[in-house]
Amino acid sequence: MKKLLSFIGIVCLVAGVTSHVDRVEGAEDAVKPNIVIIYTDDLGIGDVSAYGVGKLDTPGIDSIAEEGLRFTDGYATSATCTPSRFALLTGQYPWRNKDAQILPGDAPLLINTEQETLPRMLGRAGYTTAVVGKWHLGLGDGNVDWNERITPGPNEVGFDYSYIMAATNDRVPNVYVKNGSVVGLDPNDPLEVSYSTPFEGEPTGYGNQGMLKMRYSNGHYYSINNGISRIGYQKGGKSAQWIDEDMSDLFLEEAQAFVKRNRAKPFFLFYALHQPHVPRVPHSRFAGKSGLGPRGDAILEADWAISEFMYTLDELDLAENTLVVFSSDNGPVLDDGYYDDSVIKNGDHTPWGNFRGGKYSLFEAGTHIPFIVRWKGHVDAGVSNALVSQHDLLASLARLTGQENAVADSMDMLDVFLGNSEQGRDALIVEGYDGKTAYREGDWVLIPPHEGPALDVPENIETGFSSEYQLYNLNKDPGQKKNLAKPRPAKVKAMSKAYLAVVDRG
Ligand code: NG6
Ligand code: CA
Repeated sequence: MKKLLSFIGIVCLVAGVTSHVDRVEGAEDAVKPNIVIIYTDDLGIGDVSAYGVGKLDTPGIDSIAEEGLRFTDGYATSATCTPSRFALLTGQYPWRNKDAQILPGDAPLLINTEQETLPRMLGRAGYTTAVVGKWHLGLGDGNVDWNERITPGPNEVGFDYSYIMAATNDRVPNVYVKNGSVVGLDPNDPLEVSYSTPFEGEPTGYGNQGMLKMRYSNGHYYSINNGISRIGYQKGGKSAQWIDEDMSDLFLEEAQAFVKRNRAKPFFLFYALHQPHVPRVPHSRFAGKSGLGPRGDAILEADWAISEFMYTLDELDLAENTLVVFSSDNGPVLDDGYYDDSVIKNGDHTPWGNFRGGKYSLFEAGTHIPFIVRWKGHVDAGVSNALVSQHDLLASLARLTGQENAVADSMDMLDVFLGNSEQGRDALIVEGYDGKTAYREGDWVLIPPHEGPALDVPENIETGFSSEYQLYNLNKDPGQKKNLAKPRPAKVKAMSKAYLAVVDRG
């Protein structure tokens, strides 16, 4: 009997460890699983094989889907990076902040340091928080000395730990910033950055194509690092300049190390991969492996990193104690400024799935992205057709962890994210290029008339802007081919009114 009891005791102990979920003090039904958001850059819904609408094979991401809840109607708020990330982290519609547009690498911090953020909210719930990877939300006060501590930044908006690239992999400065300091900087070779003035003696891509291992097709003809010309000028800081081929492994190692360091207490990790954003320069282990050129290879590299990261959770026995969200900041693009064979080698792959448009677009493919939630043992595997947006994570995770949410735009979709309800949003505003917005309600999308130049948008992408109203029924016409605005004036009127009510809510 004694033996049996101690056997049961051991079984309970083991079970207790593997399914251990901390409870929040004072909040009866609140739980504190670790939370990880795995966020890719410019990955389309058709790039993930679990969605079954493209030609690539992504076994790593697919296994998250097999063990999780795959959303078919999940959105980033915006069709470009900065506004989507702003919304994910603040819960606010980004077009409410006029500065929330694609930022240069020397832009000041976009998030107000007093503002509510996802990491700040989770910090109040007792989490240790980190961001690893792409930031692109500005740093400092607009006058950064890259050789000093850079502040404010991620650590001033709620992250306890940050290991980031400042902006994008095609923008200077090409350095990593760890908790506000450039990593590997030699004080005798200070780093200077400018988006207006070239530095004397520093070669640029323009006029020096022979120095480049990847040629630019549009923009991207300024300072050269690692044989690739970027947007913006930089000088010095040579020992700190990144090597693109090593970036994925470095971010993975940083993400894994953070999880290992914090395995014993609740943590929140925003793991923001840089793939498949341009320039697409995967490690040689992945070069040529997809048959679709560097874009496909970069996706395979990201998929591998994601599977390694998930393996780390398993290895540490954290799978049942960690809620993982997988998504992308905006839709896909082929040629985004470099000749990298992405167009000619794309074949019949459809990164945009069955949707029209792509990155920058107000049509569906701009914002209708892959979205998966996995929490082993807590969320049943399956598919959800509920309408959800990334900026709902703030309110939803606030309820999960017993915190208040005061951000009106963020809707509590916890029951939907946990698979207990299919009652998603009734309506959502999505943002295309240049702050222009559209209104989704039920199966319908209303794109109000938008004038405006399609500055810097790749030629092969439709922005969705038109001087006429556009109305589409996504259920019958996911490819948005048939504009029903003229035959359905009452619908246009009703939706315009509802759209303006959300916009005006402030
Ligand atoms: C555009 C860049 C594009 C990409 C994008 C930001 C040109 C011609 N195009 O201005 O290459 O960097 O900005 O992408 O320079 S995002 O995913 O970070 O929003
Ligand atoms: Ca992006």
